[in-house]
Amino acid sequence: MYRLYDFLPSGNGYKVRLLLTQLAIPFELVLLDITKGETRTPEFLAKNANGRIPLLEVETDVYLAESNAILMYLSEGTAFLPQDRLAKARVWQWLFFEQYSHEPNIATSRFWLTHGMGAEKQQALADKQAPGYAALQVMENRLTDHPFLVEDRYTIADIALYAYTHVAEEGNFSLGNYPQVRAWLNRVSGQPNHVPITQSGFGP
Ligand SMILES: N[C@@H](CCC(=O)N[C@@H](CS)C(=O)NCC(=O)O)C(=O)O
Repeated sequence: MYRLYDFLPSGNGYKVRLLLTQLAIPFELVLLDITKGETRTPEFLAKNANGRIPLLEVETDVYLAESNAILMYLSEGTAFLPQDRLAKARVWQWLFFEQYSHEPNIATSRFWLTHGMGAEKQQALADKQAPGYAALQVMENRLTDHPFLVEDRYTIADIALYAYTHVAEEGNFSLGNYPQVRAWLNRVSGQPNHVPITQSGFGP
């Protein structure tokens, strides 16, 4: 059985929990409190030198880190990943977009605002507003004439972008000007076996 090292409020962890649940793959959940440095212990660093969750133990003592790499691994050969070469590359396109243009702005703002931050972060928080909204606009443009991000069907690209978009307001990003994104959020949460972010820890 897969073992997932995770922290329930994490959108990166949620991506993996959601896909495992929708694939009906049972998994063991090991919760670590990142606010207490539990991913920075020698024991955990031996599993993931980058000191971060999510981390999937795919077999005994074999570990895979990076949420989107885990999505790629788990979705191979399933309905959540197109087989067509270009369509598959478009999935990767959205996964890289998520990590470079979306998550560093929206997820980081959310983490700071929900887990506390010092006054020295105020400017950095303000600086994330413009690029975060730019990322939401890229999604809005795509979703104006498409129901999903790739090939007009639900894929891991939608899971990866849903994770932090649906909680963007916790990072002080209003979705008020993004009606297509809001409609897409409803389509994603309406998929079979969808589970909310903090209730998705225990598999099917
Ligand atoms: N690019 C990584 C980011 C992982 C990441 O930032 N994880 C955070 C929680 S969302 C973490 O474990 N932070 C703990 C730490 O840095 O000590 C991914 O997509 O998995």
